[in-house]
Amino acid sequence: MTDLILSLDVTDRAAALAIAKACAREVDAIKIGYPLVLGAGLGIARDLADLGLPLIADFKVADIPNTNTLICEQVFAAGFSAVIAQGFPGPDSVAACVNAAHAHEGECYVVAEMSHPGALTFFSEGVPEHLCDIVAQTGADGIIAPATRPERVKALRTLIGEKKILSPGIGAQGGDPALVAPLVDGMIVGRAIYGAADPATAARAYAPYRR
Ligand code: OMP
Repeated sequence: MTDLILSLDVTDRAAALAIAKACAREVDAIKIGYPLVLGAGLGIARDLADLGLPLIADFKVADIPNTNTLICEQVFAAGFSAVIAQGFPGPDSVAACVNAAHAHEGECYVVAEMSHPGALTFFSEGVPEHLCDIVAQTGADGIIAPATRPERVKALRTLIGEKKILSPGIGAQGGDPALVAPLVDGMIVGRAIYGAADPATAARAYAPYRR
């Protein structure tokens, strides 16, 4: 099963709700991050709850364990079902996010390698592999891996086995869904859907890649 995850990176509440409603039947989950939460408030999660879709909080949580716990408690109290954390602060920081997620029957994903060109400055030379070890150690539910580098997704899959891979970078960043969808559990797509003249039709174009 490859889910289509709408990355709802608009900043206006009304626009976000309209796009989400229009696309609700075409997507399997919605990812919300700083752009929308800073623009519309954390309550946007409750506003979207009626759609009945899982909501992923993309706050790339990256602090000391205590602060990570406080952040994740807010995330799950707001109605999200998953959180994205950075792994570089270390296993104790990631464990704080995983524990908070699992206490709320939610999930925690760790960024193993980012999708943009500059990511290779630090997400290279064994670092993504080390981050996958932290995923295994902490019991995190999966990783974020780059659709812009399918060969890296394949390599990371050998390390994380059955855990989930969610993959951003399809569409606006150049990733090809035909190459990436067979390798991952979730395709994360933002601008190619919410930036389209007709977001629902744009989302429907990914239907052949949803298994
Ligand atoms: P588009 O490039 O518009 O499809 O959006 C991609 C979404 O995925 C944005 O919300 C990014 O912040 C997010 N993302 C990446 O693009 N690359 C990464 O390496 C990690 C993420 C993420 O964690 O979701």
